Amino acid sequence: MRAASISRRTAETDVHVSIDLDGTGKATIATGVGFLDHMLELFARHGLFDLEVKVDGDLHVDQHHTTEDAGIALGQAVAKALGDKRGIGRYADLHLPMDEALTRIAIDISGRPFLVFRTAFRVEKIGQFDTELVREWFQAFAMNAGITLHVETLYGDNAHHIAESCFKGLARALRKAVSIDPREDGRVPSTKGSL
Ligand SMILES: [Mn+2]
Repeated sequence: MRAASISRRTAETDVHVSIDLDGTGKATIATGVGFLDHMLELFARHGLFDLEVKVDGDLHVDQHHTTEDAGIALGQAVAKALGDKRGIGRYADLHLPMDEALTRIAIDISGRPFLVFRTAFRVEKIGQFDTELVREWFQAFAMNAGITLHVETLYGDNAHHIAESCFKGLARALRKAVSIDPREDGRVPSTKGSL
């Protein structure tokens, strides 16, 4: 079963994440940050991951630690659930439209963490949420999942739509990249023999 749990406690946050990569999109999310909950719920739905995320964070400071640490723990959980990565598709890319916004996502489950993030927001806030935290979450996720991740918003106006196109795009690309390719016949998809 490709599922894993991560518990991570620091002076700033207490995070618990469980993920089943072969789920149905069922999400139980409670980070204390409404917009982040919304993004993680649609990440689960569009990835067809069963996902639980619970964060007790220092929201009296701001939403930074909660957002970043949720990304760290979710990345770690994905890496753990993938295990030795046998049989996976490994690569995926797509364009994800959300009304006027369009984001391109390319992913390589490489074991080499790297993020290219070319997405800009015209406003600093989406409700209570700082738009700069979208990048922080993607950075934390990519580094801890051990994936190469390129995110580029080609155009878009509304910050909520832009953020949603990034999270939905990641979910859809990850869903494809982690899918078992029967032609791989359980092999690790690398000439090196490991990822
Ligand atoms: Mn929305």
